[in-house]
Amino acid sequence: MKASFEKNWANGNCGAELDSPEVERLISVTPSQNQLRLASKPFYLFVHFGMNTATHREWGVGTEKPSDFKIKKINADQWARCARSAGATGIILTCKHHDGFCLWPSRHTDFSVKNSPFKGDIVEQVSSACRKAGLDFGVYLSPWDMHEPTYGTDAYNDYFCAQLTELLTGYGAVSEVWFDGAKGADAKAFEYDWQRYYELIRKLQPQANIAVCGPDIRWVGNEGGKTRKSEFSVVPAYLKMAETVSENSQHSESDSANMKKKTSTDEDLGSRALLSGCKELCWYPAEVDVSVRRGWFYSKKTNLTVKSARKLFKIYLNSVGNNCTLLLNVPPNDKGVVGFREASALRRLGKRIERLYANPVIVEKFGMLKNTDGCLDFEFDSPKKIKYAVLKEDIRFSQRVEKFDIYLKKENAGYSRAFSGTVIGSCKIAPIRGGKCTGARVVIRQSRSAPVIKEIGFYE
Ligand code: FUL
Repeated sequence: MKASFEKNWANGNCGAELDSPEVERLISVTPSQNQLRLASKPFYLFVHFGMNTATHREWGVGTEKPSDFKIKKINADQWARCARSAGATGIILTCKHHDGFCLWPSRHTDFSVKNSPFKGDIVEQVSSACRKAGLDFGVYLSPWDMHEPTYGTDAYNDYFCAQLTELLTGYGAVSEVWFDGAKGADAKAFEYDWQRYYELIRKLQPQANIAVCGPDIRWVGNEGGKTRKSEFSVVPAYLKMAETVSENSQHSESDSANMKKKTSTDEDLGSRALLSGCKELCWYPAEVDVSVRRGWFYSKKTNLTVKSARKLFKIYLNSVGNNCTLLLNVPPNDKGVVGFREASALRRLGKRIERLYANPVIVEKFGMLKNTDGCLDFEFDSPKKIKYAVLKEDIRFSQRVEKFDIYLKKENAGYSRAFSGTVIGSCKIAPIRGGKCTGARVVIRQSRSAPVIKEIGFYE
């Protein structure tokens, strides 16, 4: 196909307004300091571990006894090593899942490790293993609690805040607080006091991002690692409402399979056409939570479902490489360690990620593009076979790019198109197929005002 470079953002912008009060409104939506930090650390491990690990279930029932938690020790340093080997920069631990069993000796309930054969404090062990390994530490605290007798009354909000306070004051810095929207269909109707929870977190750990049923990190909408073609970070503010998230979440144990099949609800969350009808907008980047095996907790039965490094890498490209963050669940087993299948898949995933960036051909920093910039040209010093192009916008200036093309310059021939994309955002990884080339050209076709490009790199 003949390459056409005439119509770019500086010359036509595909017919979309380049500068107008509406464009100004869209690009005035930018990330908070916490969200900026998150974008620079886009890959964490999720660790589902707790009563369900001991009883071999996915969802508990709430009538378990602390003595049912028969696990006597864990090797948190090994969990941290696994995270590091995969290239993850943090761990989020399920401190309390829906069954209500607490992995720390909470002063507000007897239903915790303190009355179990374990006797120690799992939250303490995991948070200090993270600190030692230079990993961030985050907490998952299930709002829905099947065990706690006050659940369904106002007193539960006090209970929940008391538990949050313990977690946010006793274990050092917490980088993310993860609120699950899941709730059994037959659970008592109850209004969580979300605003109170958020205020408490902002007070006790101001640097923590609040995810999913929270204002800082958007749930991508499924548990199968799928993302939208265009994952916008500037979206309507109503998506932040915890109630909306809850409606689309899991309502029964067997829902789990559906959550994987589900596509991310509503394909378009951030086009100009959609946003023009929304008064209030927000910066709300998506997080992809997906499990390394079938189900969120360890079970012998699912040992053969552990995903290969190849599959995990695809998920990585599709999430981190598609303007999302990745939260990959790796559940330790009932011996308190991450099994060899997962450990080896994670190591290999880490190698694949390293390989992606190992051979840069050219990496250039830009800034705000000028009208005269037109196309961005890259000359290689010898013919190269490019495998990936990595593009990053400077998201301090919002997300602006809506369409772009990448062309490869063939020796003694013209340009041929190798990739067409939409959103770039904090990171777009474009897999490139094609033979050897002597250079490349990036054309921003459509943008909200002038694009602000942080970096574009080509890798062999
Ligand atoms: C779901 C929960 O019901 C699962 O057990 C798991 O914790 C997952 C991350 O969220 O909604």
